[in-house]
Amino acid sequence: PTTVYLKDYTPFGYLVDSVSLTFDLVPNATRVTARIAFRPNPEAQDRTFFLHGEGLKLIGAQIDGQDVKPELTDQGLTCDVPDGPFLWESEVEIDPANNTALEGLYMSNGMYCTQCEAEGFRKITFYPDRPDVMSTFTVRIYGDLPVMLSNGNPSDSGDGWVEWTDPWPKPAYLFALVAGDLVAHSDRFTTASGQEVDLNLWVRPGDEHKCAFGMEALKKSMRWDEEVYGREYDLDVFNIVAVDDFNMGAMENKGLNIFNSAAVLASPDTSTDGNFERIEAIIAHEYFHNWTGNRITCRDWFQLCLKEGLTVFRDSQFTSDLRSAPVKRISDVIDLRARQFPEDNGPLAHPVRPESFQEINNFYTATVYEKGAEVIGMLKRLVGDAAYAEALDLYFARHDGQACTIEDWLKVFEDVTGRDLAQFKRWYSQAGTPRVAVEERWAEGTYTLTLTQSTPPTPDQPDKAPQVIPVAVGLLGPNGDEVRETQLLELTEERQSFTFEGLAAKPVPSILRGFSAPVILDRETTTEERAFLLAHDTDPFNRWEAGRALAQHTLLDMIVNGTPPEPAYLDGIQSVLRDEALDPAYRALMLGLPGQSELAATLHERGHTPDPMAIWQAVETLRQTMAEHLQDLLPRLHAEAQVDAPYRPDAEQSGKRALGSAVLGLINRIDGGVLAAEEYGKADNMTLQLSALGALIRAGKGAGQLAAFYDQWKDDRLVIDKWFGLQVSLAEPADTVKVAVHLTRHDDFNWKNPNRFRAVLGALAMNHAGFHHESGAGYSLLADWLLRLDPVNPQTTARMCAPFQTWKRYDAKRQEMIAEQLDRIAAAPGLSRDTTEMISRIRG
Ligand code: B3K
Ligand code: ZN
Repeated sequence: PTTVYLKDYTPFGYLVDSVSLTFDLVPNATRVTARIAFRPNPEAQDRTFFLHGEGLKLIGAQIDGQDVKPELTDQGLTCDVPDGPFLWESEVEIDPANNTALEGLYMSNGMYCTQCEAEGFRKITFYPDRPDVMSTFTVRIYGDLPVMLSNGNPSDSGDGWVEWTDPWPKPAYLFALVAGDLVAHSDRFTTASGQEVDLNLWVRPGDEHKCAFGMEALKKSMRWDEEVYGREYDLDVFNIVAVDDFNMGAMENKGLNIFNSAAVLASPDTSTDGNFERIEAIIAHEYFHNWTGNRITCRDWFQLCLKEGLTVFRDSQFTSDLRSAPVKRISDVIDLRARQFPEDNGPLAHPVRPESFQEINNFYTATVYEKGAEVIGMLKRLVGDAAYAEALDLYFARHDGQACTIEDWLKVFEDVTGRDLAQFKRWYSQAGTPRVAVEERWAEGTYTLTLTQSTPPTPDQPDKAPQVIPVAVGLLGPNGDEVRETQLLELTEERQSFTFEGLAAKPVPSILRGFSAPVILDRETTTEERAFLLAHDTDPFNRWEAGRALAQHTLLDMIVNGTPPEPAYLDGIQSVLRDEALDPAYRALMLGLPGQSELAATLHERGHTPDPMAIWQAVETLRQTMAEHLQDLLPRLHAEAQVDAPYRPDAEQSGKRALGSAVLGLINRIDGGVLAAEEYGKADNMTLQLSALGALIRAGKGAGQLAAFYDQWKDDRLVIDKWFGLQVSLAEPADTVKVAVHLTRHDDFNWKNPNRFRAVLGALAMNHAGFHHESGAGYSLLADWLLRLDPVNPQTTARMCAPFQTWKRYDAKRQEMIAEQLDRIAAAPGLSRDTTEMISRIRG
């Protein structure tokens, strides 16, 4: 496979003035004609006329009306072209009905739809399929389907055809087409400047009742982007379509967003509070791409974080504004540690802006997205809110309609603030999670913090230079009062000291407030100090973090030394839970424990070999101890968590239900499933139904309810995904593989559907002790299914290789078993480029 390098970027030799496409939709033989007006690009030297094209049957091609015979390869074509402007015309045939990779034009339940990002447009027609080639598109669709959509505004129609025109120049990856038997949930939005926009959420008949929430989320997103970023929508219509077969969450195609139905369809009966919140965030995310991604796009795919990091950052701001900012921050950090830290600290580590790839689809990662968003959060902290706003205004004004780079992005901040961001830029080029060690000194009223940073080597990057790390610090006095408000320390050197003078007594520092930088803080501190912060920290993130650190400390001690659970943790959590002034959602988070995979990572970092079974056992013991310790408090908390009003998926109600669910989990360990059975019986929404069902399964008592649940929901594919996933994720370590195998034999295990595949195999990989069971059966089961899926859908297969990335943490026996599976996959004849790259990077 060939490797593409950032350093090799050159502009395309031609500009595209306009694109006109026609589609004649036939399941096995769709004809696509393209009329493309090219002219030489004055900025480019190389005049090679190369058009990407994969899996296309060329019917004919003309230049300026004359037949031409281009030279074809499996990647595309080259052709001799005139010196000046010319019109390229081609006709190709494609087979959407047999496109199981779900990239390009494919079919899902009888409906045509597309996914072009990153390089799928080349499976539709011959084109310079690169994001820096931007053009306006006119699209005519011929077919006998009731609804036929493309980007932009509807511009014409006739018997059996419709035409769409998108006036905004865009790269081909934002092209979309949808055609099928669909119904719309419609609404309208008036923009700040008075433009009327028709909004439609298109779904399959039968799903109409699952649209209202998504539509509200869309309108909130549109208003928010006007109010907070001054960005208005720019077409007469905004369409969203729900599709069942989709490789990821959703796609921001201009004016025609396409969503995995799991990421947009919602109703209280069938969706959990978590689903609602995620849907709201994804709708916002795709909508926000209209400016950060579409109006201003990426010059090349190495710049992916330019649009993704920024858009994730924007959707996090949106969720924080609509819901609870501390709860959102804590949830984001939990997610970052669970998904991005393993990537950054293992064989798949890559910079936020990677410098090479074989298959770009493998770089839609937590590093590009979530660490990319953290980098923007740091930039905003460093320059301040006002300068951030000014820089963004300048970014939109200066770069509208362009395909940009990280250099362009940083330049607007430099121009607005006068700050040199050369060192800051290392956040984009150096992989790995920096570690910050803390030392403190106290003498005569002066408190000194000395911070030392280091970033471990990552693939291809043995040595790291110091980065600028914004460390938010506050100081608490001995009685718990805050004696120094939050202040931002800028750690720029490898080792640097910061002093605080005029203090009456030695303070307790609260470091990295709000998780002000995506780093690992190395700090040896006492249980007393952690308990003190858990009781008194005024920063909600760090207060939670203190509880988390205590939990981690006690779990590690239990695992390594066989120590009993730490009373200071149990008492500290108890006081927090007693405090009714605290948001129930926040208290629910306080009841959470570090994930088992995260514990394995920490053990490994500290020189121990993690034993998944011992980790599982310690978590079980701690949970049981918590249940017993908090026993008297639990009924009161349970009562506090009850919601009397009709179901609303908002922060207030879902916070109560989150607390209720956490409390039920503990009560369950004492009453053996009695309350859970009662709650299951009266649950009138999916959140309560699923949390009760989960508790019953854990109590070993859920068989009847599991069967009843299936009967109740067998016609709802999204709920049945939950039914599959729950059983695997809650199975005990020794049963996990058995449960998963059993489910893969179920009639409803439609493994070609990515959601269903992930429901079982994704849940297997997430069940730490089950997946890493000493038999190795988890490894071979996952490998079996990856091998089966690869020829059908390389993209989803490659993504699902990630669970193997942590393999070097474990003992020699497990490493050997995983290596065997990795080698077995790598040896498969005809393995896709996607999976080949992932396996070879993981294997190292
Ligand atoms: N931009 C798309 C992701 C495309 C993934 C291609 N493998 C969704 C998003 O980030 O909004
Ligand atoms: Zn995105």
